[in-house]
Amino acid sequence: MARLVIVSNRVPIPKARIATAGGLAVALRDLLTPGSMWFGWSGRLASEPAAQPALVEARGVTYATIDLTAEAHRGFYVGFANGALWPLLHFRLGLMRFRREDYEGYLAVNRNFAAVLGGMLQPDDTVWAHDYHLIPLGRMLRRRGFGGPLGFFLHVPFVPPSMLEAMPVARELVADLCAYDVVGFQTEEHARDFRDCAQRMLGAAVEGEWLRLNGRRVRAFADPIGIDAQAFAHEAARAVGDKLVQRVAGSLAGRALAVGVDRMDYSKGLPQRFEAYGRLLERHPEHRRKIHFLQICPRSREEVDEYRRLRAELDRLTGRINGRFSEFDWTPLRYSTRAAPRATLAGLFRIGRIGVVTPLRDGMNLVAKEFIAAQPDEDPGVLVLSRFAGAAHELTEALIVNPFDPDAIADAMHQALSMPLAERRHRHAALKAKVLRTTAQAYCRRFIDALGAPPVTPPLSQAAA
Ligand code: GDG
Repeated sequence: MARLVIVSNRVPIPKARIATAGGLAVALRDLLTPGSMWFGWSGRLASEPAAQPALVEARGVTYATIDLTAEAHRGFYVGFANGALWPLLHFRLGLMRFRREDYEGYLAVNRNFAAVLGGMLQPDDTVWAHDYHLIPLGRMLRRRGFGGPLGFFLHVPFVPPSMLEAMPVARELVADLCAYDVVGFQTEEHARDFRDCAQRMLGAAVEGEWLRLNGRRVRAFADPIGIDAQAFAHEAARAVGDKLVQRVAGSLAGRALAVGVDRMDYSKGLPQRFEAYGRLLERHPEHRRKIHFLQICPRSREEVDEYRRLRAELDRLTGRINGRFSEFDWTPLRYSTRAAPRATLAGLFRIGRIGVVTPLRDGMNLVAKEFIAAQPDEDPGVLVLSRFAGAAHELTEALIVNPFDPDAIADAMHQALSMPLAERRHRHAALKAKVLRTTAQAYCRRFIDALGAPPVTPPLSQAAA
């Protein structure tokens, strides 16, 4: 039987009962039907490169993982993927650190993935690789003789040719993406930027969503990711009974809760957001004592210098805002660098009066969709959303802001706090209809259909429901 094989850098094995903070894990959960396989890095470091994967079976799905050596991990993950590609693809050329040896390490890990995975693939498998860690994998699998459908989805943004050209191996990356049969992006803008790069750097002919190159056709299209909105809405309604959520609700003493949840990453616009909150309190003193801002930002990628600097900056800004505006019985900004359980997050999104989602660049941003799904229909809060998140292309009824402008964010927060119930309901109804329509399942089905693979059957839990 034809199998679907998912490949991603990290593999969230269901038995590991830790709070996962990655968007990819959340979106792909629904796709894992019995018979499928998920392959990737175990998250562990070993002294020797892996030749054989460790296998775990759960609900009929095989999770196959390999360890990496510390050196491979440094070049591949810390160096090239997160030190060069991530900043470049988030429009932060000044933060891009390119080193040839890191790129060599990136290729070596992809070669290692292709060798181990190649040994497990059957000819009629369909392979779907995810994200910027695995751009060369498709070409390497082809070179090892795999002939089945090969797809790739980029979760982060893509950049226009003039920016990509700053990357010394831009041409190689674009050519590697063209080795897949289907390449998916979060928005039409990203897909178009990629097609422009293929045209300009490789001389590919562009025909609508298709590229023609060396006698092959590659589809490069937009497939916006979504969430399981129905399930998240139920979880949020249930989670208001969660002890921690109740403690937070009780501590508000009737004040409005503004909530932000982001991995601690410089793409998320956190310093500007904190500054915006300070401006709100400064320019609109009527909101003082009437609002609490809760920012949850689990620490991530602490091996990369830039992330450590960000943390220090946020510590400083929190101290400044609280030092300036706190009163003996009111602390305006609460900020935690620990991950919260998913149910707690859902409950916090439900009691939030404002969802503040202001990344400087973001492929999609699932938090924006989760906030909408979680809100109560009868008395909903307001989403303040960056125009540079992929989600802004769909969620046009949110208050859309330029995240580089703290005053604009402050104005939107003020507007949200003053918005009449009828307008909140009207905006929320439109947003919720969209979030319910553009689900994670719809995203997966579109991609699998594009790959020409058999349609995905519903996961066991839903089939039984
Ligand atoms: C990449 C792209 C794209 C966050 N903190 C906690 C927690 N989370 C969950 C959120 C959400 C997910 O993690 C984060 O998803 P995002 O979409 O916001 O961002 P990235 O991690 O950067 O993901 C992004 C995504 O891939 C999917 O394609 O949207 O643009 O950058 O679900 O709720 N979950 C728990 N505790 C936390 O503290 N349990």
